[in-house]
Amino acid sequence: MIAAMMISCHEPSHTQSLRFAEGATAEDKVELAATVVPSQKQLRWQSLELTAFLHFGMNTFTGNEWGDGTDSPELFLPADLDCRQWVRTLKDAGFKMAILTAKHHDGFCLWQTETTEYSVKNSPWKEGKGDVVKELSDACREYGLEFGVYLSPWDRNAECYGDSPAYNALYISQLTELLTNYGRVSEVWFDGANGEGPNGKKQIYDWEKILSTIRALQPDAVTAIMGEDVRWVGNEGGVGRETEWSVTALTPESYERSEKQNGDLKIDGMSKDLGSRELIAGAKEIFWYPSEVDVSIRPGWFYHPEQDSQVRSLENLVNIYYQSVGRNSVLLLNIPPDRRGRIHETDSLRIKELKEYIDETFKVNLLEGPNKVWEASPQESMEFDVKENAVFNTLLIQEDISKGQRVESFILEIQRKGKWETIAEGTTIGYKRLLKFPDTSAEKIRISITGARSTAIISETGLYHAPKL
Ligand code: FUL
Repeated sequence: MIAAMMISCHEPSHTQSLRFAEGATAEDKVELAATVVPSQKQLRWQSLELTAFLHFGMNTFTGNEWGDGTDSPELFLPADLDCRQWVRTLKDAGFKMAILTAKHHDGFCLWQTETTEYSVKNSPWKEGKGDVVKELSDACREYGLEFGVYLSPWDRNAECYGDSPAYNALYISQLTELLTNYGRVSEVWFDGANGEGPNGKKQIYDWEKILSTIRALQPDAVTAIMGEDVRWVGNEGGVGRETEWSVTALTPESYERSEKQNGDLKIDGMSKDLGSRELIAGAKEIFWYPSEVDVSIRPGWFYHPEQDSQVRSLENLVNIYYQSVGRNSVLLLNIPPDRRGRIHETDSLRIKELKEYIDETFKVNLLEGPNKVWEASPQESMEFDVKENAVFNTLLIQEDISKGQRVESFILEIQRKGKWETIAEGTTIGYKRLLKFPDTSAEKIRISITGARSTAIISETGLYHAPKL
């Protein structure tokens, strides 16, 4: 008999998190971990795979990365802002969502807000009548991209920052404007930075109220970094973990109990292990809490002309793709619009090349026959015939995560002249796992599930050839 209790479950059929009953054994806990599944909105978000960050604002014009909130609104003057160009560029490159820094740490608001004077309203751009949030959300709707907002909790301009109730009220008003006046919003992004208020006091955020405002106004939006939907991968270098569990023992930071529970387990969002059997054995609670990899195409998050020659190479971006989408994460790639208010030619060319490379790689599945769903218990395997004369170097494998994340380890073997040999191995699979190895040919391949929590359900298996870079 497994001892468990379900909590924070938004739909009756989903077990997005579990609190273990007192006395649950390590075996009970692992078995239960296999039953934790994403909410509908987490599932949808995960399938987007490639999303874009747009850091744009006062810093674009001052050259800062973190403005201090004192720069004059007069400085905000894009010469030729065109959000349709941003969205077209992103769409052509295969991105499924765009998230705009509606407000960064400097507090400057890119929309017509009633909450502060520090906004586009007091800039010379469009004589104070412009609204970047409106232009971008309209363009996203026109081209069929999802739209998300970054609203920095830290605000270096707001006088009331640090006066917790007053600033919480201001912040919730800003969220309310953004989530009410611009149509559908699919992701709300909070960064982790939390500075000191002007009077030296630390702002205590009312996360419960902030998150319930989002749930009330945009129930389908996921929240990232804070909230229970999407977890920061733990670095800004574009690297997901080799072993990336979406079922974690990490308690989301917005829950008051997180400090105690994560402290007891000695983990935080940057820990290497967030979901192993050993960790879960000591946990009180587990969550479906998948990882998002945020990284910039340039050294800075904002556009700086002197970094025009430092846009990441195609090879670098392909590595990031393999280490994020290919490691059970969503990639959130930052492509910062320039001072004209355009995506720079170099960046736009590079993301187009990335799309062409990904398309070329995954054009033809070199396995014979139709793709089929298969199930395997630990130590069971599945064989596939390889197309004649095929040369391959990439394995794509996916679990049906709507049923949970279960695979702990697997190996890939090839058969040549009747003899089997192992050529690659992996740990977690989750939504998607890509394994890269040297160019190979074979008559057959065999995938063996060497470790799993309950039966593994594999929804996609593919063998591909990634062109040389
Ligand atoms: C961080 C911020 O401090 C950076 O400026 C950037 O916005 C990054 C995505 O999040 O917390």
